[in-house]
Amino acid sequence: MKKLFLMGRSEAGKTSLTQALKGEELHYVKTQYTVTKDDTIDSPGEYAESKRFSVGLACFSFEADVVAIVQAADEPYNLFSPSLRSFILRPLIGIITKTDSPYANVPMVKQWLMNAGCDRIFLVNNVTREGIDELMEYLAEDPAQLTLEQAKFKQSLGLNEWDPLPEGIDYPAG
Ligand SMILES: Nc1nc2c(ncn2[C@@H]2O[C@H](COP(=O)(O)OP(=O)(O)O)[C@@H](O)[C@H]2O)c(=O)[nH]1
Ligand SMILES: [Mg+2]
Repeated sequence: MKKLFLMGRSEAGKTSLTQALKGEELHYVKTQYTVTKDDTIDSPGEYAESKRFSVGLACFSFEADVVAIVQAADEPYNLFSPSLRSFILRPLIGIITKTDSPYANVPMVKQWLMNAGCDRIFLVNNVTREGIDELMEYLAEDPAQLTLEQAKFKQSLGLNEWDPLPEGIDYPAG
């Protein structure tokens, strides 16, 4: 199973998503701090909203196997800059919550997430659990475990650790 790190502005639905992934009833809790031992690492929205604290998000990302930008479908503006994936050494996905909102603008939020460089974008409704199973399926797969030599080989090809090897190319023997 992949350990997931969630970042996004306050009210985006990160804590609700954490509860939906655990199969819990939604209940409001103000996120005051970050705990990295859980399967899902939730973070306070204030980190994403402050220029100084946002650097901390990069540090938390190292504790996870996959990093998610969480944005509600009805968010009026975008906090995440284009190509931000370049400072995250993990696969980056986008999660759009509140797809049920009457003010939802999914194409716009999708565009923001694509600009950030997300590999995949999931649409969820934390209240009805729509889309949660698809996300759980993605997370259920274990991350690839590489030896240092294998990681170095991938790096020499200009690949990320999590990218598949090109067809016909294998790790050198030994
Ligand atoms: N309609 C709807 N409301 C949601 C959804 N996800 C979260 N919420 C509500 O949005 C508010 C903020 O959610 P929360 O998970 O605390 O956001 P966080 O600040 O990112 O952790 C709460 O009142 C949630 O009940 C969703 O998918 N649909
Ligand atoms: Mg929260």
